[in-house]
Amino acid sequence: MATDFDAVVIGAGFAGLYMLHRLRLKGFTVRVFEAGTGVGGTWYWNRYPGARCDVESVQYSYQFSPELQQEWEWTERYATQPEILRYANHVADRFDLRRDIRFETRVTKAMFDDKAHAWIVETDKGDRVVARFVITAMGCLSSPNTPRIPGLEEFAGPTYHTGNWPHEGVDFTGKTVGVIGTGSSAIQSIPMIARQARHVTVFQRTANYTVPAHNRPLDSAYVGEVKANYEAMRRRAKAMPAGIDFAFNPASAIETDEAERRRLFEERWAYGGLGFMGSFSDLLLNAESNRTAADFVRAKIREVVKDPELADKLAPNNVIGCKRLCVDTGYWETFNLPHVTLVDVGDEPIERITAHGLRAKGKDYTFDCLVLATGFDAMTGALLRVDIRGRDGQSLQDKWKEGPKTYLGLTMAGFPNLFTITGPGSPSVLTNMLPSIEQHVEWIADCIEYIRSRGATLIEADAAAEEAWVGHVGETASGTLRSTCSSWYLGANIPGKPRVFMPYIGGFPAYIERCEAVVKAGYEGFAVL
Ligand code: N01
Repeated sequence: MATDFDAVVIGAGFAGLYMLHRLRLKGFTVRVFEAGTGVGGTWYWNRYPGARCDVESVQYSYQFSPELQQEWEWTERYATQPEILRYANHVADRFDLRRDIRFETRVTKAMFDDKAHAWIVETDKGDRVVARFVITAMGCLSSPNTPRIPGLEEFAGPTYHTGNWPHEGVDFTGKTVGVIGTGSSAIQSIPMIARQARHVTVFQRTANYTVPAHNRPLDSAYVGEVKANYEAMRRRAKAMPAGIDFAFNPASAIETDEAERRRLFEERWAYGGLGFMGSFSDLLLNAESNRTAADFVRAKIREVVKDPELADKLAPNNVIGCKRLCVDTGYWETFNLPHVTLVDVGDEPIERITAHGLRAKGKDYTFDCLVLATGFDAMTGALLRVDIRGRDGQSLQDKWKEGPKTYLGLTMAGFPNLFTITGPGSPSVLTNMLPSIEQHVEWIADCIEYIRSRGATLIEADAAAEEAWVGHVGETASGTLRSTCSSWYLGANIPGKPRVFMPYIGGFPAYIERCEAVVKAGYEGFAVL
């Protein structure tokens, strides 16, 4: 069977764009399929008010091109969704990527042909192309979760999901709005929605921790300084578990005296952002240490929220950092506004959606518009939505029925010549996604080049290597407090999804080292034919 392309890439977000560019540089032919009308992935779909990245813009950016890095000007400490989308479009234009991307085309099926050592890929537009390799670049948080609350289809007003927001925006002026969810998307959007709406009712199932962003415009002196020292910053970031350059205090919270501990928490709080979790090294390892940070944040909530009963409801009681920490601008303050109401639905699920609102705990709430800030079927949802069939027609759904199994989060036994960028079993969502994406893209491109250089046509993970990696990922996760709550990392937000801690928690440096060692040992754990 002749191939149409060396590789098919699914998705034109940051992962797909760079994968296309990198493979092209090595002389491979590539076709990218993208469901949206434009590039940008998560930043194309998540257009809700207040959407921003919670990793600082100068770090949440590509580093593969020093020229790109020097020419692009970030304007705020945390870039807004429109700015990041402009950046993605700039990259697509600058590297002339669009000509190999088919937009508004969703891949529906990919089947491995055992004899041809190639994948047959089908789309909803009727394409059927043959490629030696398939690389999924579909994002970790790209399959929106619409909860199965009875009556959802009966709601008479408009319903919006934060993960699939209308391109033209939504004007909530004079409207009453119900918001379900209090995760990152809700925490960013609620203050913005409250600026316009006549009334906002927030339905909270689990109170969440958030730290202030202290966002600010970037001045040219700071940007100049970063640009002059970009390489060193990227190097420092790569040596950090999360792939983000921030100061990490090696001390233990519980072994530090109370006054000093408080001083350090205050310092990080005043600085703002995710670096709060770097106040001490054992916040996610020792429950007592974690409690010191959690108590600190709970006290902050009580300082801000004027009504003590409301403050109690907003104060989370799980481990801080177990669910993904949020970064906000004015979230707690919003609940002091007279037109914002919190309804706790933690002890009893929402009964049903009605034509004009919803019913919870025996009480009816009415609103004109419903916002579902209910998150995603994370890490596996997008992959399982495609009918992917490996050797002997085995489906990915079948392979992953007890949870995702991968070798290095990059490949799978039984699915030769298929690569997943930031797949389950890789550090992905526990890191700054951009450097993680770049590391995967470069590893995959080098691997494909290696296969070509050997005159081979197939690479496949060994079942034993995969099993050992899955075991290592699980063991590493069980040693931290991260697996102690019902988070999307564990698949706990999706009814019926197997409870498996999906990302690799061993840290970015250890992961890079492992990937490099595998290559050095001649692609250890792989069969190459
Ligand atoms: O989704 P989430 P998200 N009834 O899953 C609630 C990234 N991100 O879109 O916690 C009632 O965190 C659910 O309740 P519970 C970031 O990695 C980044 O906000 O499951 N409530 C929860 O409160 C983030 O972690 C950025 O009990 C229901 C909420 O909906 C990830 O994306 C910005 C419910 C979902 O929260 C996902 O964030 C945005 C039901 N039936 C997102 N079902 C930045 O970079 C769900 N919920 C800043």
